[in-house]
Amino acid sequence: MSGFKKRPVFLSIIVLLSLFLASSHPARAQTLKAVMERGTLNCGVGQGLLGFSSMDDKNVWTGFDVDICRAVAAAIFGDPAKVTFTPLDTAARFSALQSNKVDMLSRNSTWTMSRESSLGLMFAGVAYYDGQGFLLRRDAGVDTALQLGGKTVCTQTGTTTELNLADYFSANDMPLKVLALGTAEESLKAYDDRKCDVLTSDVSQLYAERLKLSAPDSHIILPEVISKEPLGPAVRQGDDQWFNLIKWTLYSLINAEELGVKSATVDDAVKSQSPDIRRLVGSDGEFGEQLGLTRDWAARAVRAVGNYGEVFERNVGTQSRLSIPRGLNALWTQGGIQYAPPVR
Ligand SMILES: N[C@@H](CCC(=O)N[C@@H](CS)C(=O)NCC(=O)O)C(=O)O
Repeated sequence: MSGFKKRPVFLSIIVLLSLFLASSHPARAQTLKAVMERGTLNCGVGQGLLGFSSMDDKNVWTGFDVDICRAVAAAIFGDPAKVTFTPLDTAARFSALQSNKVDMLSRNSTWTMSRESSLGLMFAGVAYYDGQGFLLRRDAGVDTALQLGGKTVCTQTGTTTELNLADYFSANDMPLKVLALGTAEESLKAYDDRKCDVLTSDVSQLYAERLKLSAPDSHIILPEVISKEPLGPAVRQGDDQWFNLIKWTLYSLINAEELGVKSATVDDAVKSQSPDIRRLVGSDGEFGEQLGLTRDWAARAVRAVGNYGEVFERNVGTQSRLSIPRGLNALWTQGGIQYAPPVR
C-alpha cells in the first residue's frame, strides 16, 4: 500500500525535474535545426545605415552587417539569398533576439559586459573594431573634442554612445546639453535642423550619416575617439552549436583573407597544397560536419560574400562611398588587430 502511494510522488518529481531541465536550456541546439526546417535565416539588422545595412534601389539589403548574415546563410544553405532581414531600432534589437524573433543580430551593436551578463546574449566575435566620435559643422571652428563644453549634442537612447558621452564630458569637466532621440534618422534630422551643434555616434556611423547631409564636406569628424566599440554579431545564450557556427563563419572570412582565399579564387583553393587552406575550404578534415554543416561550409561563405577584406572594401572601404580606412580592422599581419583563431 505504501509503495503504491509513493509512486505518483516519485513520478511527479521526475516530471518536474525534466520540465526544469528543459526550461533552463530552452535554446540548446535548437536554432540550427529551426533555421534548416524554416529554410531561411532570420537576421536582425540596422534600419538604414549606408554601407552597413540598407536597401539598395532594387530593394535588396546590402552592407557589411548584411553580408555577415549572408555568409551564415551561405554556410548553412549554400545560398546567400536565404535570409529574412528584420530592421531593428536600438530599443528593439536585443528583445527581438531574446524573444526568438531573429536567430542572430548583425547590427552595429557593441559587445559589452552587461549585454552578456544581464541580457542573456553572447557576442560571437568582433566584426568591426569601432569607437565613438563627434561630427559637427566645419564652420563651427572647433578642432578638438575638448572644445565642445556647453554644446548641445545629439545622441540616441539605449546606446553605449549615450553613456560614453556623459562619461567623457564629466571626466573633462565640460558642461553638456544632450538631445537624446529614438532613431538614427531623428538624430540626423535634429542635427540638420540645427537643434544640436554636434552629432555623436560610432565613427563608422558618422561616416555613413554624413553622406546623407546635403553638403557632406561641410561637416567634419573630430580626431578624438572616446570609447571602444567592438561591433559584432550576437546570439542568445544556451545554444553552443549556433554560437560556434556564427563565430566560425566570421572567423572563416578573416582566415580566408589571411590565407589569400578570395571569392573568385575559392574553387582553386580547394585544390591547394597548403594545409591551412585545405582545412579552411574543406579539402581536409571534418570541420564543417562538426558544426552541423557540410565540409565546404567556409568555401560557400567566402564564395558568396568574399573574404573579410573583400566584404570590408566593397561595403565601407576604398571601393565604397564611405571610404573608411582599414585602420584597426586591418589583419594583425598588416598592422591591425583583426585576428582569427586557426581552423585546426
Ligand atoms: N554601437 C552602439 C550604438 C549603436 C546604435 O544603435 N546606433 C544608433 C545611432 S546612429 C543607430 O540607430 N544606428 C543606425 C542603425 O542601426 O540603423 C551600441 O551598440 O549601443
